[in-house]
Amino acid sequence: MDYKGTAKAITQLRIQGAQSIALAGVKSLFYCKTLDEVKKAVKLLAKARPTEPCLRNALHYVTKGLSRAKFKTELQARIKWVCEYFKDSNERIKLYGSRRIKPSSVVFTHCHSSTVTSILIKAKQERKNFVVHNTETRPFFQGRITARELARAGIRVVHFVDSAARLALKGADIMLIGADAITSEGFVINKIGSEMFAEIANSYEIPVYVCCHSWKYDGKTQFGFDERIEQRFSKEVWQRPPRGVEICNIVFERVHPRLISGVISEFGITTIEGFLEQVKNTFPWLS
Ligand code: RUB
Repeated sequence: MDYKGTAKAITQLRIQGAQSIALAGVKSLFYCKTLDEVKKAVKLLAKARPTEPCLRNALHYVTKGLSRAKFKTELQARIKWVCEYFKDSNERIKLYGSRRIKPSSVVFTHCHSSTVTSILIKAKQERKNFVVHNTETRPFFQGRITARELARAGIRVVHFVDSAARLALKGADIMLIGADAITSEGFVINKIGSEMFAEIANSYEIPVYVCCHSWKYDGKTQFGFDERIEQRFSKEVWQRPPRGVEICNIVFERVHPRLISGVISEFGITTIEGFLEQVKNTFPWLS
């Protein structure tokens, strides 16, 4: 798909999840015919979902300092590198994460994170019989994508409405969520509800793991810029609300680092501080 179609699909949530957005964004640059078109595409794509540093980092990596003469070959080589890095990171994350899933454990997850589902599918392939409790994730029901994907892989899924999350968490052994962004102070930005559910998990002493690779890090936060929180159209919540009713459709929230037991990334399972340290050492340009 070209960059205009991709930007539209990202805005309309037909492409969702931080990693899929980033990959679709960079791959769409393949179709650009000139360097100027690439620059235009980057601007449009970065705005399609302004709260996605993974997309911005990937776009920055593939386009920074491209030479006019050889832009096409350079761009293609970089896109290939990004796809391979993401693939390799995901393999590692699946390996480390699946080791945390014990046979007969109950795993809680919220929304749809391809990183989380790939860990769970790997654990299932290792013949572990566990149950996943997941929440529907209003207003866009990304929890159904998770439930469908896991059920297709033969995993037992119990699906809850969002407000039943306390029930879903009671008796869970581990909570896994994805991340859209990680700030320099270790705050994790993920789907609305994530912090509330992490608080509940903490109250039951259930460990909370964030599953993501390093390109979710937003280096701009180190220089005082706030990570933006996406607010979407009110109609996504209620098509025709009565006069006088205001709709709040904030779709992400910050999860405080004190609520997070660890990060499962390509660097292994670390504390949030350990993750930030590794990001800075491995990809100084991200910070
Ligand atoms: C998806 C969401 C996911 C992260 C991580 O929200 O919050 O947890 O994006 O996903 P939305 P991944 O559906 O609004 O994009 O692990 O696939 O990168």
